[in-house]
Amino acid sequence: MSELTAPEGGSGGPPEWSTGGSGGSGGPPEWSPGGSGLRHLGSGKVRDLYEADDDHLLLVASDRISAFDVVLDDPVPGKGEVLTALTVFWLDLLADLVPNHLAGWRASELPPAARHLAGRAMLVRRLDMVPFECVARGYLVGSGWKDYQATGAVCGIPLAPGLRQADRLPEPIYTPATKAETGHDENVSEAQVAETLGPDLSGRLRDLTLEVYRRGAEHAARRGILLADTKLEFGLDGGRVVLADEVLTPDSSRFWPAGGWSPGHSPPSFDKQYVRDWLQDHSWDQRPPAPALPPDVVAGTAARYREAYERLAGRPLDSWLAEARS
Ligand code: Q0N
Repeated sequence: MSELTAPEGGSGGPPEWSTGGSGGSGGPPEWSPGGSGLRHLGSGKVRDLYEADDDHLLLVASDRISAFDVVLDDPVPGKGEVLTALTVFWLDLLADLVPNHLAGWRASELPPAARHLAGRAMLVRRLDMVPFECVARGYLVGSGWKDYQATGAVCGIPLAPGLRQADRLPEPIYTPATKAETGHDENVSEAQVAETLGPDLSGRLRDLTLEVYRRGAEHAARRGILLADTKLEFGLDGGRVVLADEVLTPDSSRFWPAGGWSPGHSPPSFDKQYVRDWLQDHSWDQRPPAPALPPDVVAGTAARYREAYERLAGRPLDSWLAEARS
């Protein structure tokens, strides 16, 4: 678990994995456990991690949002709750396929110092994390599209000629990546994963990743959302492979409105399109800080996140939140 060495020490971790989050203030995260309760282990762009006890961690999803790789100053109210609600929903839907790290999410299941975070917090079992991001792609987009244009392959997987941007692939592909020390993850071949982890574990991660993607994409499509790709994290608990982190959220996956997709174009993002459109119309150079968002863009984005949960889970977010606070 080298990526969990105390970020207070200031060594080793990726730039997006540091104390104090992205605001640069150096203070504690906005949503932190109370009292002298839980040790802050570190923060990503969007989420904060705490130690709950020897065997458990607390993952807290903030309302921070990033666009064009920059965390914006304006939070999107309720976004962290949507990420948490969606992860809890999917982990339950996938429970027969793969065991997961979730140990509690209702207030009554959280450490007392974290009960006020119910709805945006997950208590999880502490695992030995697999040092690769497990990515499945069903559409030709992003770095996959760039790779294909340059090489005719995606991460070394050859594809038919003549494919267009955002084309659906004949079948989903597995494109693992290293958790990069500097900035962006680096794609690796499955053979490279097998060199580190051995062929058995490597193959199991591939099979699980593709099956999680297939099941998620099939469910989402029935609700009018295309799941273009997704990034999963796994850990080991003894010999068991366990699904960890957030799962099939708009932050770990590309969600597209099914009606907005057509090959040859970069499809709109289900959740972030208002933010991207507004930033692009305001000729921002994509270097921080981003301009402040107008309230209607923030409100429209918050509504899209809520809608994503409600369509996928088939349940009002408020009903889930009431359960989480119980
Ligand atoms: C873990 N990350 C990367 C917070 C999450 N169950 C676990 N056991 C041990 N370590 C981790 C988990 C989980 N999940 C996962 N770091 C530690 C994901 N971070 C990104 C930033 O926000």
